[in-house]
Amino acid sequence: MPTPSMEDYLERIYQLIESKGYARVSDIAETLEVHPSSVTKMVQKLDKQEYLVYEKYRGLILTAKGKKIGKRLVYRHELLENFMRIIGVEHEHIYTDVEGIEHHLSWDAIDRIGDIVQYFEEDPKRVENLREVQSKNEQEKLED
Ligand SMILES: [Mn+2]
Repeated sequence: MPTPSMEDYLERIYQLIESKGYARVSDIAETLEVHPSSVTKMVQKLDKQEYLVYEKYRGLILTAKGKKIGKRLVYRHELLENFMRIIGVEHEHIYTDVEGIEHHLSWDAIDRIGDIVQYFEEDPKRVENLREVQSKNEQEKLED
């Protein structure tokens, strides 16, 4: 299993390749806000563990294994953002909250959260009901 930091890289590399068709060390460094030398080190590690193939002057490509996990990691991030939105977390907290928890949940928990997201998406009334509970709680807080 990749470490949390490896997961961040694989997630970002998969996204870059999806959107631009390639992932350069400089792009990875910029979007992850790390030094390019850290990217090179990590990319070499990911190469050694067969998530990708890295050639200094040619760039990198994900292996089948790297693609598969990259896709799952991007899915996990997006699912958790959806989940946060549905349960009413304020927009400005969502990204950092997801970054904070995504590496620490089991895939079992991710699948169960997927069920919840589906439950709410299948019937907008359910989201409305949740909002009613939330505004009641908000009201009680104000009265305390
Ligand atoms: Mn993420």
